[in-house]
This record gives sequence, C-alpha cells and structure tokens, in this order.
Amino acid sequence: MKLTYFPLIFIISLFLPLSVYSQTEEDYQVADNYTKQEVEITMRDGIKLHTTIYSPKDTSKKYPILLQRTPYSSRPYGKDEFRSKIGPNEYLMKEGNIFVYQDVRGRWMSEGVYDNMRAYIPKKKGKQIDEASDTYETIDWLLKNTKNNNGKVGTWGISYPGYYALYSLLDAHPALKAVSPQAGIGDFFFDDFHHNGAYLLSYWRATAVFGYEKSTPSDTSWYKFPELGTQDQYQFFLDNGPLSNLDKYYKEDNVFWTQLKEHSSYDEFWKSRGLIQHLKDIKPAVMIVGGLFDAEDLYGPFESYKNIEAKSDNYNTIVFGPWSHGDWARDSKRQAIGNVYFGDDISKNYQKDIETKFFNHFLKGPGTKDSGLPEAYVYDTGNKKWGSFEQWPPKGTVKKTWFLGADQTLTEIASEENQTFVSDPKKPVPYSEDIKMVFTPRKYMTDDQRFSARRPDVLVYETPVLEEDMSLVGAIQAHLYVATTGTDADWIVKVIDVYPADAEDTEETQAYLKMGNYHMMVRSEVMRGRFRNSFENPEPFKPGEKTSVDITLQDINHTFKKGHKLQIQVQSTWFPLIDLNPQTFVPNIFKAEEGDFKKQTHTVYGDSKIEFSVFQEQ
Ligand code: PG9
Repeated sequence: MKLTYFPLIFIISLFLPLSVYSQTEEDYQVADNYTKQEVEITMRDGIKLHTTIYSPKDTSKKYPILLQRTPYSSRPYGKDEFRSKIGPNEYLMKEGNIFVYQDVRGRWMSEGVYDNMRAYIPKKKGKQIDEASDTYETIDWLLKNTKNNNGKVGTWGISYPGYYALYSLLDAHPALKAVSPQAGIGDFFFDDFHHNGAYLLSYWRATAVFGYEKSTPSDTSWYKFPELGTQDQYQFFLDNGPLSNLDKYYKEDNVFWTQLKEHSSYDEFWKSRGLIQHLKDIKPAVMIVGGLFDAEDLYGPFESYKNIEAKSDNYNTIVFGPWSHGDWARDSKRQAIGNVYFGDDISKNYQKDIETKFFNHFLKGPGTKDSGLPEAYVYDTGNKKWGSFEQWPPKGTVKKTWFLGADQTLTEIASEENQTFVSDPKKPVPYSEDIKMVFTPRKYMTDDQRFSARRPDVLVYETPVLEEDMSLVGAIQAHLYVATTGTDADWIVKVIDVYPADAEDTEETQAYLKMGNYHMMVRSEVMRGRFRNSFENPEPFKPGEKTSVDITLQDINHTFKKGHKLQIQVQSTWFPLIDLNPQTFVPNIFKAEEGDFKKQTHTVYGDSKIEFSVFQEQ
C-alpha cells in the first residue's frame, strides 16, 4: 500500500522523543530554555511527594518560584520529557521563572493516601498533616534546594489546583508572596458535585477520577471510566432509575462514590472539608480568578474573595471574565461559550495585562498594594466590555424586585394569581438539548432556553421589551412561595436575557438555531427543597402548605440591553444536570427506591419575588 503523506508523518512521529513530539507550533521550546529536575520531597510523616522543577537555563539572574500542586499529574515524567507550556501563561514562561509542579499526596507519582478536599487541621500536632503542611514543607525545601531562586514564591492553579492554591494561604510560608486561586473549589457541597444539596448527576463520570485509591506511585492512570455504551446522557440516567442502580458501575472500591452516598446532607464530612471557613488573617497577595459562566466552580471563587475581603487586610483582588471553566488560560482568539460570542483576545489580554503583572509586581517588583491593577475587574456579559470597580459587589446599586406575576409577567407588585404545574420524574425537564455524555457540564451556562420555556412544567415570567439598558450586578435573591402535593421537591430559578428578533448569528451559532429571540441563560441555581431551612437537617414539605424557599444565585455583571427582555424560568427538574428528586421525602435520596418517585403537582404563588441589584453608572 503506498504510504500517503499523512500516515507516514504519523508513523515517524511515534518514534520522536516526547520532548520533540510535544513541541508547540511556535519557535519557543521549553527544552531549549529550561532545565528539568524531578525530586521526591519528604513530608513530616515520611511521605514523599513527586515534584518537577523547571529552571531557566539563563543563570545570570535570580527568579521567583511559581508552584502548582495538582491531583491531575505533573507529567510528563522523565528527565527528557518536557511540557509544551509551563506556568500560568506564555508571557511568564518566556520571561523566565522557576516553575514547579507537584503531585499532591496520594496522586500519581506521589506516595500517600488521597483525601478529596482533605480537611484543614488548624493546630496540627506532631506528624499530623494536611495540604497546608504539605505546601509549607514543599516551599521550604524548594527555597533551600533550588538554585537561583530569589526567595519569593507564588502559587496558582485552576479548579482543583486552584483549591490547592487557596489552601496554600493557610499557615502560609513567609516566602509565599502571591497566590492566584483560579476557579478554586471552596466546598464540594456547593461547588462541583452539589449545588445547595442537589447532587450533580452530570458529574457522575468524574467520580472515577477521584474515587479509586492507588497503592504505589504511578505514572499512568490507575482508574478507568465505566463503559456506558451511549452518548445519550438524559436517556441513560432516566433508564437507570434510582441512584442505587449505579452501584453496578462503582463498587465499594470507589471510596468517593461511597462517601457521596453516605453523606447526602451537609454533615461533618462535608463541613470539615470546606475551605472558605478558614480564610482569615491571610497575608500573601491574592488574585481570585473565575469565569462568569463557569459550570463547575462559581461558589468557591466568589465566596473566597468575599471572605478574605471581610476577614483579612491583605492585598485581595478579583477578576471575573466571560469565561467557562478555565477559558482564561487558553489562547483561543475568539472567546465564545456555546452560541454566545464575547470578543477577540480576551484571554490573551488578561494573561498579558493582568495575570503577568500581578505575579511580576509581587514576585519581582515592589510588592506594594498599589499594584496598578483594579480591585475588581469584572466583565459585563451583556455590554461585552470589562468593568473596573473599587469593590465587589460594586457600590452605587439600587435594589429592584420583580414578582412572579399573572400571565407570565414580571410585575412590580405581588399577584393574587398562582401558577401550577405537574412535575413528573419520568419526564424531567432536560438541562440541555445536546446529546452528549459529559465529564462535567459546561455549555448549558449560556445555552438557549427556548426549549424549556415551551414545556408545561416550566413557568415563564418576563418583562416587557426594555426601553433602556439595565445593568444587573452581584448576587440574585429568589424568594419563592411554593406548595406541592408531595413531601419533597427541587426548585430551580433561571435568569435569562431574551434577545430581540433581529439579533445576528455569529460563526458560533449552532446550525439548528437563530440568535433572533435567543433566550440566553445568564445565571441559574437550584435549591433542593428539603434543605430550604437547613443544609444539615433536611425537612419534608407538608402537602399543600404554602412554604417559603429562598435561593441565592451567584453574582452576575450583565447589562440587559434596550430592546431585550429579562425572563425568569422556574422549574422542578433539571436532568441530568442534577439527579431526580423522588418528590417523596426519604432520609437519603441516594437510597430512594423506584416506588418513591412520584408525579406531583407544584404551585408557585404570585407573591414569589426575585431581588436584583441595578448598577447606576457612577
Ligand atoms: N473542580 C473541577 C472538578 C472537580 C472534581 C471532579 C470534576 C471536576 C476541576 O478540578 O476541574
């Protein structure tokens, strides 16, 4: 067979050493500019953590150390295998820093036992360890053993690595001067695996990555994903029925699946693992980064910024852009999420003008509070431009309340008219029209919500066409008054920007839809009704009794433009983003049985209201 050009290239590339094979398209080669060391750093309890150090070959000057601790592997392993890019961005890579990646305890090439969101121990004794002590001892070792360092250290990371960066602030090493937790997990009961107690069934496949323990250091993955045989996530989980039927895929050796099932309320297991509670008296400079459409970790970055702001007097700033999870670290020219395009070079400009300046100011520069960077740099996802604020949420806002009124309108006064709908666990409201088995959800955060608006089990309320721009900022408070014929229910509120009929398509617009009349999801959240009064102690509903359910929706910065409409949708299923509520109160929904799942009739009363903060230009 004549080897055409493509297979020939493919065969040759198989024999190239990874360092060449993984080369970036540009001229810049990590291996030409950095040396690589792999070391095992011993912790106080004798456990060795595998640590990779990339040091600039130019030894004419000293460099700060930028450390990332990760559960996702510091690979490639081997002295001649180089990452194609190192550090938070290519600007910091090219100007020269010492970059360090470490496999956290119990992961990949490090020894020890992994513990998801390992609980912080404030006053550790003897050989007691947590991620703060592992970080402190790692930094101490690096300062003493890494040639050419300038004595200053930064940490950064996105998502779980962002959580470890956040953790580095606790019992911080005195040389730690700059920390950027990016989409850092704050608490698994409100980030990632749960939202206000509702279990994110859409995360189920990710349980494979975090649930299996390994017995020795491993440079290859020791876990595998269950074979499901379909991409139709909605149908797969609907056919599967009660969560306990998923035990055939994850057995007792999946420690995390067992923990998820055993701890369905906000008990000591979850509480002790929450990081937000410990964020006080912070000393290093902090730059929290997040995405306004991040489907995985919104709670963590907003809550960590607000808690540090309230309980510390360190340099503490926040950057939130038109990004989904981790977009800010990519170098894609067009920034778009699903069908919604925001602009060009948004991530590159952030990396160059914000992130690089932050680290250089505190690790190579004066390190004073007047960094020249904004306190809060938050993108307006409606006007599609950045805003700089002296605080977040910003000053200069007025409260604006809309009631869920009659005839599907948002009204300024409460309505006598109530809305009812039948909620059927056998026919739940999809959270997405996409047919895809996801690792974690993403695109729904800006997806078109017309498909749900047209379902009888989704209530829709909207304003008239806006006659002027309206900028809504900060958190949104939903105060629902509801009733159900059952004894349990979930309540979902969605805030939607309805585009005008003449809105134009972009190259991202999916082929089957038009942007005219697009119902853009701006923010959404669920409250698992049993937790309406307490996340620790779930309570049933009394059938038919009018009951108050409050839901806080995470911060936004969105101008609803003149000619658009503000729409609210209210529903009780959101599948399979979250699992099905049997709508019958059971002690633990992970152990609910087929017969517990019942169709019920829900009511939303006309004095239910949604409270926003309207930003008045200064
Ligand atoms: N926070 C993200 C995540 C955690 C656990 C499971 C799946 C995703 C992340 O680290 O990307």
